[in-house]
Amino acid sequence: MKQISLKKSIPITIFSILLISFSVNFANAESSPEWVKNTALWYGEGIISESEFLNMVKFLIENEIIVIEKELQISANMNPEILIPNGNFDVSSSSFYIPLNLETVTGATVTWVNEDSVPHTVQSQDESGKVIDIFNSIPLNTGDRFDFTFEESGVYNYFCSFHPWRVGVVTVK
Ligand SMILES: [Cu+2]
Repeated sequence: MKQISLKKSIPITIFSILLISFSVNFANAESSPEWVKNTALWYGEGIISESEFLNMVKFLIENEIIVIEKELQISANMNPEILIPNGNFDVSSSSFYIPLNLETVTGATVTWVNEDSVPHTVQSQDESGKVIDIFNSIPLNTGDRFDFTFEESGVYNYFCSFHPWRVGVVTVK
């Protein structure tokens, strides 16, 4: 019972994909839809086997007669973090922000986390290095966090007002 209903539903599903595909790509379709229709019908009636039917579907996909538009689902991390690592205060250390250039998407809330032993700030700056009023934290003690939600795409530079040699970038796409 289960097998019969499955056998019927597969060609119906595939056939409706074919119809959508042909309506879009009809001008480019080299093969006649008629033989596709017949093959689907014959499969439904049990005249041809499942593997023959699947071979036809495979042929259609491989020859791009059926074009499957895959929806690209990039599950962006909407709450990325930037760590201010231990030793970040030291000009001679390589304790850069992690990551140094965070790439994210609009709507994401970025959190800076101070994991260093001394306070730091996060100050947005313009191209000339001047502090600008986009995101500006108070001094963050060890363990403190600072959030900012990026609503617009762009490249955002920032630095620490206590350690101005520490510069980082948030790129919002
Ligand atoms: Cu600092």
